[in-house]
Amino acid sequence: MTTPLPTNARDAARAMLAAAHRIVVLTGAGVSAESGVPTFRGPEGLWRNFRPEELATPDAFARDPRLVWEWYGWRRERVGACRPNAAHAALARLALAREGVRVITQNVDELHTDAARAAAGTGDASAALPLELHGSIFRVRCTACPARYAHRRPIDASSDATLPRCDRCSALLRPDIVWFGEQLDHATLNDAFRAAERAAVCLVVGTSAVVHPAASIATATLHAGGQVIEVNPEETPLTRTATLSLRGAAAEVVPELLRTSP
Ligand code: BV8
Ligand code: ZN
Repeated sequence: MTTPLPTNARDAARAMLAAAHRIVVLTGAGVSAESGVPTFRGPEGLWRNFRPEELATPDAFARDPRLVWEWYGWRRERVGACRPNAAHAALARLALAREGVRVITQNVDELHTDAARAAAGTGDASAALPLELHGSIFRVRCTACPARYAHRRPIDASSDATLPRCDRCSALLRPDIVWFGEQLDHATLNDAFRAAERAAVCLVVGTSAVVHPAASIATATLHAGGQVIEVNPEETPLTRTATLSLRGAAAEVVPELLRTSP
């Protein structure tokens, strides 16, 4: 078990990141915790009131689309009121300022995207836009045709008739989110693992590292000879294999690790 390293571990992590020619950042719900987005497995976690199998699965949606849309409608409202925090902002600045930085997220809250656009101002934000492994709560896809588009309208799950329907074919829409038991988009996943294998450092921020295949991304960097830096107030299954595991909150630690000034 890795005991929390002294603060000079942060200096070591800063030096590793400063020297890395390629960096992959993998984030989970913890990077958005200080923005007010509830995590999945924390004390006030999203799964507390429901079990994942009840809601974030295709079977749950087939069985009770109103319940699933009610949960996503509530989450969308919660997330819609949240803003990127200092960790999202620091990561966006890093990705815009340096070549070879890829942000990969398990989150569906679009806060990395918001931070990228804020950091880019009138410039091009694309270098800082995240690979969204699990989709977005602000996007929908049709259950019957290939339509997939941004969707921020409030959800009325009070009856089947008021559930969101496709602008193109009027079939029922679903959140454009990867549910348990569903495959992730192959191209996105391949991009993520290729970036991880080529990275000198994988910076893992705010994930319990229990959901696969996302949790294996950091291991891909290690196996390819890279280093892994973990930022999390708690230990995770990744802690014992990480090169450095820093105990702390994302919005406090990440900006410090990426600070370029002395
Ligand atoms: C697939 C979208 C294969 C939903 C999500 C047994 C049964 C069934 C399935 C499986 C099984 N065993 C393995 C599986 C596969 C399953 C899986 O991994 N299950 C786990 C639970 C065991 N995976 C899948 O089903 C994936 N698909 O495998 O398909 C397949 C193959 C062939 C054919 C068909 C299929 C799909 C997984 C995607 C599921 N969708 N999200 C939604 O959001 O509504 S996953 C969900 O969990 C979220 O996206 C979230 O990102 C993800 C991981 O959670 P975390 O982000 O890590 O969040 P968590 O709350 O857990 O942790 C927060 C961390 O932050 C904590 O460590 C905490 O300490 C830390 N923290 C707190 N505050 C802070 C902080 N850190 C920093 N700063 C802070 N301030
Ligand atoms: Zn349609």
